[in-house]
Amino acid sequence: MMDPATIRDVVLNVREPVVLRDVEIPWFCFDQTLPEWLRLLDESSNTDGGGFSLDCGPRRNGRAPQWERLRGQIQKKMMDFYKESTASDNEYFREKWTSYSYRYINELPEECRRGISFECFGFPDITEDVSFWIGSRGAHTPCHYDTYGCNIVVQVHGRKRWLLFPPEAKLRRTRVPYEESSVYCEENFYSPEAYSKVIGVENDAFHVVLEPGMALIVPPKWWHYVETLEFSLNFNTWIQLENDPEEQISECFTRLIIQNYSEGLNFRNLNYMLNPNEVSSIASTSQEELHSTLEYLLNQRRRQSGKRQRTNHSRHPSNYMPMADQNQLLSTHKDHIIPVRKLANHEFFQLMKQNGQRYDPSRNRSSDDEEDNRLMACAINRACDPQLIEMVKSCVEESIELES
Ligand SMILES: O=C(O)CCC(=O)C(=O)O
Repeated sequence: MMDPATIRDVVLNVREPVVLRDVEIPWFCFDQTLPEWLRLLDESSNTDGGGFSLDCGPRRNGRAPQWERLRGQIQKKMMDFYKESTASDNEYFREKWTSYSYRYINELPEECRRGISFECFGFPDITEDVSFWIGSRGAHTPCHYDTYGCNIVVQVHGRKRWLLFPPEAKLRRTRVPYEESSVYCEENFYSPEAYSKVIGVENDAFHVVLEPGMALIVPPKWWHYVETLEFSLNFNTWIQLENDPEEQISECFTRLIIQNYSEGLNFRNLNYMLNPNEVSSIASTSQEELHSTLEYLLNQRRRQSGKRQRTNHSRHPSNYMPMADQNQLLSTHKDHIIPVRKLANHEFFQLMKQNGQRYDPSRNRSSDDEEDNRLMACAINRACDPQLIEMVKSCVEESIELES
């Protein structure tokens, strides 16, 4: 058994994803069956009898990833969602997957979140900044990486497939759809049209199926494609790292570009460009507000760099262990820390072949629409290129330094 301080060292130092087994996680949801937990959620939530607004998408899909803007919504109670989606003869769920994902636990009634804290992982302060994800078989999130933090994912019920790639993997990065702090790629791992569309990353694919009780550690900026294999409930938190403010500044410059582009765009193009959760925030934020945020972040960083020794307790240093110590740690606890396995080429292509059976050309969108927007996406991606953003960032910083 590993103590929380050791787990914390693992979380903050591993450079490749690992799974932790046998962590004693004293969360009430582990003592309940999934139907019991879902029933509590129905009974204690204030949904006026109408249930929850769930996202849904088709089981068969065209060549582009199933972006969030293409999802539909249905209203259901959780128990109905569970019963119907796990029944083999349900017409609706034969055609669709459904999820209630990326929700904050402050939305959960006390009974459903009792005991949830990341103390057992060495982070006792993390009790609120936690998300939960519920999904039926086939629910998935297109491949992306998170710009901040490192991720601890706890699987509570059901099973989920995680396909991970290192930050340097040759995936085609795109900021369309734009979502603050998520960078998507154009590869479609849910229903790839052909092998040729995913060639280039076959030597870099790491794969694990998370089962109840397992915790996955995703190091910073690792790409991940996640798919539910069996009705699932999991929680996660992103551990804030010391380098996050730097990333926040870059994200703020990116947002300025996106904000500029969005002005004057018609509704259709705006919906193409932005993830649904960004539409209202982009519309309601002015350039002035963004500039003040940027100014605040730059000033904050300047102040922090003058006082390096005063640590900010909510952000954690990472990679502080020498490699030899890290290897020693992993080998001492090899029964509890399992490195996520890298797939052999043939295994990766086998998985793509299997997923490719969901490819349905009749679901490709009209080529005019694609053509129109491709130009916009291409321009945005050029303007938001990370190297360009870094250049702009340092030029702005230099000018500010000169002025002060
Ligand atoms: O579980 C999912 O569908 C996606 C999870 C994810 O992207 C994350 O935890 O960073």
